[in-house]
Amino acid sequence: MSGDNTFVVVANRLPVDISVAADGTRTFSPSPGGLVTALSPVLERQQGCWVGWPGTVEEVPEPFYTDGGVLLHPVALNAHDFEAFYEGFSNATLWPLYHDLIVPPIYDREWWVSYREVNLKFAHEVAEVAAEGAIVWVQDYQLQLVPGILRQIRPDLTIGFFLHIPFPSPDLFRQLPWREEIVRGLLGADLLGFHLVSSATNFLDLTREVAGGIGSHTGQPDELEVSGQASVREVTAHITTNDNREVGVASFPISIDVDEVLGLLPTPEKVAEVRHDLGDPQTLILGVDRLDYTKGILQRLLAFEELLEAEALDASNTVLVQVATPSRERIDHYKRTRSQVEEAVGRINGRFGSLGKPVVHYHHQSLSKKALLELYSAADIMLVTPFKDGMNLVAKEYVACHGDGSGALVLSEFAGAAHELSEAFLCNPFDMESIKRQLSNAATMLQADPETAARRMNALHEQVIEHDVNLWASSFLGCLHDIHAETKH
Ligand code: ADQ
Repeated sequence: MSGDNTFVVVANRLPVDISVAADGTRTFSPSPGGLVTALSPVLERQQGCWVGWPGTVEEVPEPFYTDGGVLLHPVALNAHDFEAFYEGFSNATLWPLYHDLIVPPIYDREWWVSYREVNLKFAHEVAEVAAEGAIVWVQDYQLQLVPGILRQIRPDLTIGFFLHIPFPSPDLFRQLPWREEIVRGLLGADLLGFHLVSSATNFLDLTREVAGGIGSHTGQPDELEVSGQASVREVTAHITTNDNREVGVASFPISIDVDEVLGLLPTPEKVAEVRHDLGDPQTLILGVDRLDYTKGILQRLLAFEELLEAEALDASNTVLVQVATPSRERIDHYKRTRSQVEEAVGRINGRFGSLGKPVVHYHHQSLSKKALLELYSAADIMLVTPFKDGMNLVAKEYVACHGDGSGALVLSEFAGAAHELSEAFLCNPFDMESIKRQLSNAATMLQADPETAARRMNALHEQVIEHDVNLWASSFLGCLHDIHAETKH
């Protein structure tokens, strides 16, 4: 069982949304989300194959090529898979567990069975398309068993795995009834990548504790020091498994497609038009997120409300735009978050807006990249306040739009991005006073000390420009290629 693709990416979703017109014609549009944003340019350059679910439980299309030349190989999921594997185990068990129990995870045995079956299905599809000795890159928490299954059915493959969300501390992870299976699944890979050293360390600590027989460790996981596109330091932490394989463990902080962002930047006239449409406020504040309880959208609205109430922000001269992409809408906690956010928006506008002049503009919709970049460019202050976030690409996208030193970023210290973006106004989203203080500090500095504000934004901009998604992908793939070369020859 093998195909002819020498480089295969496997992720829960294919990087398109498919809509079928009445006459049966299919149209494909890019789907939003950090993973897609990060990987599309890499695959397009390498003419790779992407295995994933097309986003519909209806009839699955035949494999097809994107305009960018990437072969998309769909995996069929039925309605039960969607409920039990995707909404259930992936998003109501693993997602909250890995985000430090912001809501309680649900441990459901039927969901686990489905998770295993769907992982098996994905692994078999990969085995079918991957050439002898191919490199396979498995993505994210939905597919943690795939490396282990592939290791058994296709030992010729070199397998990498990257986790896009945080890996929790062993104390939390040990709650999971199927913890050993997950750890063994991950250890099927040759290289395990995390955004942060802390996640990599959590995983190493865990493998010492869970399943005593798993193997021995050497070294500590360092963040790979990368300078320029080519030089990559060696992975310093390894786990030796029972079957005597070495699994590299390292941190690779993801980033954005800087060239795409810079290529789509709006003109100053367009930016002025956006601000004009919003009533030419003195201070324009922006939030952009998937509507997810981890993102702290409600908390930032409450902080904004309290600052208006205290007249620390002037309601007649300040506007907050919140764009919230619909996400996982059938899951209870997502429904609750949406209604809390929408109730707060209504209340704040009722209290502080005036006829035809809301203080909060709320959009529960997905926007084009171009429209997003116009908002980023127009905003004086970007509010990014997740309780926990693997990285957070929105923060980096905002910074990339402000090469002129304008604007300010208020960023949660619990976003992975905070490790690199230390010149942001860092806040603790669990502490309302901390969000208020930093939002207020940012607004004040922009008015009273624009030079310092510009120096800070320039430092952030430089960091993002020098560490783009290509560097992330080439670092991970560089390490994987080295392992491939060592083990196959
Ligand atoms: P997400 O949780 O989806 O990603 P994030 O990293 O911020 O979070 O990426 C969101 C992406 O979607 C951004 O590129 C943004 O531009 C886009 N987006 C958001 N709202 C949008 C809207 N209304 N319309 C159009 N596009 C929108 C997960 C992890 C993160 C990690 C990424 C990548 O949760 O921590 O950074 O994967 O690894």
